[in-house]
Amino acid sequence: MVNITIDGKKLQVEKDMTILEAARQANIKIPTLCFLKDINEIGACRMCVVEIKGARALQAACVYPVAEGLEIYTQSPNVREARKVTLELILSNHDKKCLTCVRNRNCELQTLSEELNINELRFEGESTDMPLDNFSPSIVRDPNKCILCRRCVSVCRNVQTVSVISAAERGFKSVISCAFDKSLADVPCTMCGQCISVCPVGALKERDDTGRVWEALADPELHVVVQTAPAVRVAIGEEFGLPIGSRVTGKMVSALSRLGFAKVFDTDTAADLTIMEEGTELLNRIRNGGKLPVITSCSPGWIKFCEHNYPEFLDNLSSCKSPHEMFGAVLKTYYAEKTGIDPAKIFVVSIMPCTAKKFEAQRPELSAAGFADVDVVLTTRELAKMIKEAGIDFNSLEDGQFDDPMGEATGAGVIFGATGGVMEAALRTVAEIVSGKSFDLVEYAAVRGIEGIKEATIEIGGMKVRAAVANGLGNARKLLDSIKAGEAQYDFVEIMACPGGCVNGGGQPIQPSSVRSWTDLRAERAKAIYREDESLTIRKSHENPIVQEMYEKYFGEPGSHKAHKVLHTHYVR
Ligand code: HC0
Ligand code: SF4
Repeated sequence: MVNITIDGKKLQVEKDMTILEAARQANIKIPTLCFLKDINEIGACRMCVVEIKGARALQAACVYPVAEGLEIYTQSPNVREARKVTLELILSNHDKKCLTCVRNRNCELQTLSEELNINELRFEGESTDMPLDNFSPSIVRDPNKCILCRRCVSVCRNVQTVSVISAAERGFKSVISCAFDKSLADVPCTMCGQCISVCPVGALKERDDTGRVWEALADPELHVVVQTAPAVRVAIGEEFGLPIGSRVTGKMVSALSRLGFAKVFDTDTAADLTIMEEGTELLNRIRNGGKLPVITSCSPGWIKFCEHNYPEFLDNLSSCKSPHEMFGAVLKTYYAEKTGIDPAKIFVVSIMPCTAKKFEAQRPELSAAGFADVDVVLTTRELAKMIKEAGIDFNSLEDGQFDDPMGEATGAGVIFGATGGVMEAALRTVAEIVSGKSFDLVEYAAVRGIEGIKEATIEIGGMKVRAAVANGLGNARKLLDSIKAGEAQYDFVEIMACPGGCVNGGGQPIQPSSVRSWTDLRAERAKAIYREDESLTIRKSHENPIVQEMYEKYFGEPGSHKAHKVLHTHYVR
């Protein structure tokens, strides 16, 4: 411990803290802009400067370590003026179209301008005018709104190890861009959207597809159905001011019915179907000497990363489509047949916590009935925008129920939304298939939690399954490298592109650094996922009656020829 003074307050603090952390602990707020804990701690923007007695210049509190006897001033005239000048200079070259910005009222620059009482701009001058990059199916970049904080660069390079964006040029011409000024559509971007989640302003956002959904809903010729991913229900409440980790499944379903969708379905149902197919694939490969480990294929950011960086593992990937794509395929085949609706008139909307799913939905191979399995993917944020636009008071909605006949899902389907969930759901089912017995539910604690890589050897029915789970592409890279080097051997591997899995997907509600730096969004949202699992009566995929009915009436066995035609896919080398 060391003794320091902040604004005259004597404090004893841990010796490895920064001034920012020490001040926060004492409830003294120092403004920040580029800072994002564990992701971007570079002291670049100078918004967090403080005065230190005896030091020649102001220092950035986010990187300056505490030391015995430090006397720190966070609100001296020098400090206040320096912060204002810095902020006004940023604002002088910022495209200030706040009213029409996707981040209006959820913008760290806007909040800071209010908090620092900026009511005039002293340095208005020349400003840069750069073209929008809107060629990617998932991500839109607006360099005119970029404040060069470098959070996106850090997350892309250090967390995801993709490194497709970086800082270029110098001084007034500085810009964050792709190599040779290419579009994100023309570089190996995985579309994971983690750069959007960390952007403090509106320089990065998802492609807005809400217009296509409004149009479909207004078309009397179309049967417009919607499905929601497991992670959306534990996060969308944040868009309506509810605490992080609120479970709002029923309100979300009601809101979707109010928007006019003919049917509101649960992607979890298809997650159960995925487990049947993937579990069968795993057992076949273990028993018949197939390619191991089987690696899960439900995260499209991970698939794209694998296609670009680890093509040697493409044969390891499960050939299963991701659950929402399976659902789209089932809706345009089995459900169309069952209801007598022309599949060409079925319009499938997926609400996903993910930006890469927009890219996935347009992959030509994902079209079981001859046209796209899923027509439009909206992120959790886009759905919240539609709900607001429709004037629906989300928080006062009664709880609704997913629609029959495809509305039944299990706890196994729900936990897909957290890292380790696909693995756990698969083990719940594979254990019973192998042994031919029904067990009390086992919760596989070893594959839960937010550590980057988790490993477990699980004994099921006399068979040992060596399992590993990686979340975040940087961790996926580490795991694959260790498999490649022969240092580790597994039978079954789950990989999710986003750190923490889908709960922390690039399409989820954005929390500012002041929240995100000190609250673990991944853990809080995952807790809600596991609470939802506990609340459901059926918690094993193979016990889902709708899934059983689909096999009986349509697919035959898991892994059948028909199942392969509708539910499986291939990858691009
Ligand atoms: Fe996920 Fe999914 S669990 S990828 O993490 O597998 O996006 O939430 O919808 O498809 O079910 C995301 C979340 C899904 C899919 C499911 C899987
Ligand atoms: Fe990097 Fe993911 Fe953003 Fe693409 S979407 S630039 S891979 S962080």
